[in-house]
Amino acid sequence: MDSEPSREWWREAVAYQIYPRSFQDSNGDGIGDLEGIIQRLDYLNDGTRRSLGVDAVWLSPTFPSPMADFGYDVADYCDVHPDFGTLETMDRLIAECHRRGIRVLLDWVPNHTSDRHPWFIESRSSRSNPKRDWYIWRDPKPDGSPPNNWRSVFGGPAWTFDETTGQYYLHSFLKEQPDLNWRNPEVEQAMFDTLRFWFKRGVDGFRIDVIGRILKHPDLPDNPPNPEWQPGERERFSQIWVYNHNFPDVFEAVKRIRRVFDEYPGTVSVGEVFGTPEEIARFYGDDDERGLHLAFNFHFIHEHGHVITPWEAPVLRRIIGNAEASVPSFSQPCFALNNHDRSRFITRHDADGRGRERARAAPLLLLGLRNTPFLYYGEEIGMADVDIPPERQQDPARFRSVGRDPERTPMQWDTSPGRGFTSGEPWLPFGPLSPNVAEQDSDPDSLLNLYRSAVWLRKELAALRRGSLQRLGGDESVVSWLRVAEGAPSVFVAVNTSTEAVTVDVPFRLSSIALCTDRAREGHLRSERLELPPLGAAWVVEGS
Ligand code: TEU
Ligand code: CA
Repeated sequence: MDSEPSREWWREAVAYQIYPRSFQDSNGDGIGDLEGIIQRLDYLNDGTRRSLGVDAVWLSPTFPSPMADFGYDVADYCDVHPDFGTLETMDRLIAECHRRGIRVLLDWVPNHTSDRHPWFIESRSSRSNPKRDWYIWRDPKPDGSPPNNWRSVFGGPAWTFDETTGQYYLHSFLKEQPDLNWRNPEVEQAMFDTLRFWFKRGVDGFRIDVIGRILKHPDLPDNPPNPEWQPGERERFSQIWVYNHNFPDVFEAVKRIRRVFDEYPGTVSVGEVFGTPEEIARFYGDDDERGLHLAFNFHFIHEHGHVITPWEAPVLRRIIGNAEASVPSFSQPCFALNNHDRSRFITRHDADGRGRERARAAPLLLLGLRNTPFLYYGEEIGMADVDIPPERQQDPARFRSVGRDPERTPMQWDTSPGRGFTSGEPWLPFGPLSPNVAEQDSDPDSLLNLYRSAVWLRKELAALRRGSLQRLGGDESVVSWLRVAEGAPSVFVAVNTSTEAVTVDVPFRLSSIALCTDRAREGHLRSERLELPPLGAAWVVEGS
């Protein structure tokens, strides 16, 4: 039953991450909302090539929250934040998505709640409260200092002292985000019930926030210092996360989580995970028992903590090769080039001012791989990081000097004063007038139309949708591979990361260029040699 193709729709899907605050505002308060998303669904998929054609959306958290971390501090897992709408709006959003064949994933935040969640309010009220043990409380050291040396991902100690009861509580992120105690079976069951609540309302799955942190070493020992860390570098890298990140017990917990998903066939779990290719692979479970359906591989964004991955063929080839070699045979990788926590692709690859050219090759790489690709809103029109003046900065987490606001600015729909996003004042400032959807919509050469073509071609070409990945190769300038599915034409994918034109051998006698960053080159290929423009990429289909 489980391997019925329709139940495993996610294997062939292209997903799209919406940051709800920034997609579409429907009531002029400057904050995107669910009603706004409903209004824009035809842009995402109206069943025709005029739309983007995505098969699933993931909404960053939409739950009631004091918004200390913009929704990643959940105060009620089973409701909707009034800024975004109501449960009724969410029901309608789900129905409207399903009507268009779009699956809906919500964002499950199991590691921590908001400090305003009723569970934490109870927990902190007294040492004898029945929910005391739902969070991680410890006595101070004899000198009054925190129980261990763990640092918060957002800086500062991972412990905050609570005067009322004279103990510290653990928070891997902000102090407004206390970590749940997943060693308490009641917590696990309560959290499982929050999944069931949404599955019963028709939700198709969840992206799972920092799943690798839900279980720590039971004794909470000090982490060892990182010998490579230099003072002045980000503090969270000053120690090696041995005891509070990808701790072995996590990989057993994901199997129990999977069983809840299996109660609702056709649902999918996608873990936000960090680590080596082997660590990522472990989240999928094993031959005996499955873990998550998918686990993100962010290595195209960053491989080691904060080091940005360069757009260079040998590096990309290594990342693809490692993912192919490590993901268990029963599933597939899941890549993203952008998300709400990281500087946008164009900005990351713009040191020489040619980020926009590289951004055209990006969809050919991402959608040409064997994986469930996730696009991030605005990526398809080439949105870059936006400079945020100090007085407009919102994000409390200062990863970079300005936090993560630059990659979270409102979707640019048109050139009107509210950019088609709002009739009011947007919660974050807009970027420059261009790029926007309106200017790209009918321009055949636009990035938007390149993305649309890539997504729809992928539906058409079985080799891209579900084929194996073979003959990963190339050289210093080019990364290339072949996608092969039985009974379907093979597809050759080649990405030139150099700023020179290059020529590569195509492994077919007869073929045609189905998609190229230089769209004028699409069509019949007259030889077994393919010329790729500087920083260009192509999909070549076997046959005439
Ligand atoms: O992010 C987790 C997170 O820690 C990374 O984004 C971080 O940059 C990385 O671990 C460093 O290697 C998730 C959400 O995506 C983010 O928006 C939240 O702020 C965070 O969890 C807390 O819920
Ligand atoms: Ca609104």
